[in-house]
Amino acid sequence: MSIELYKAIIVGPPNVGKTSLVRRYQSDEFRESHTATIGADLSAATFEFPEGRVVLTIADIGGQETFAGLRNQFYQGAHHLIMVYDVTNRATFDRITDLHEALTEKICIQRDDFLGGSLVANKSDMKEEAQVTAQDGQLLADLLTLKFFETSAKTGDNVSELFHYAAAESRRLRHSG
Ligand SMILES: Nc1nc2c(ncn2[C@@H]2O[C@H](COP(=O)(O)OP(=O)(O)OP(=O)(O)O)[C@@H](O)[C@H]2O)c(=O)[nH]1
Ligand SMILES: [Mg+2]
Repeated sequence: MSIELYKAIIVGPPNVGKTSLVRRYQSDEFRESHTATIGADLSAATFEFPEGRVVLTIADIGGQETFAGLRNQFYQGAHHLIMVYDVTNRATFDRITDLHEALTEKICIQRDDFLGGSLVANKSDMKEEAQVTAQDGQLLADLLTLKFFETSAKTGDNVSELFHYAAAESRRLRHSG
């Protein structure tokens, strides 16, 4: 049986729930408090496919501007991009396009194949406070050729689907060329 190794990076403005999504997936936990990620946290997850095993390294990259210098090294060699915004904070959604442009420049410069990814509308459990509609999210995802997910790290909604897609899509793109 084959084992393939891929790397996903999870990026977005501060406080949108990147670490919370990873924590929900990895240990099925949720914390109400926010501790800013310094630089990046690395973890790995294993997925079984009929064709073999995929090990996905997940680089959870801190969103604070202060850490900009530290971040670049974590983008290297990524196969998959997970871009997160907070549905209750319109400003985080508005930053996605610029961030996407900056990142694809940095990552794709070292590779000629297509970089797969997803756009994640997190905190979907807070519907009453939403400032971004699902339609707007889906439109932006289409524009950037990303798959759209509405997630909640708090309830766990769509979280395993998100990481499963990252593994499956990394594998698919590698084998489609
Ligand atoms: N209601 C709700 N709160 C969430 C959700 N995800 C995260 N939070 C809260 O949002 C805050 C920020 O979560 P983090 O996961 O630390 O955010 P982050 O994107 O990793 O932030 P940086 O590391 O600073 O870039 C915390 O107080 C979490 O409890 C969610 O799906 N629903
Ligand atoms: Mg974090």
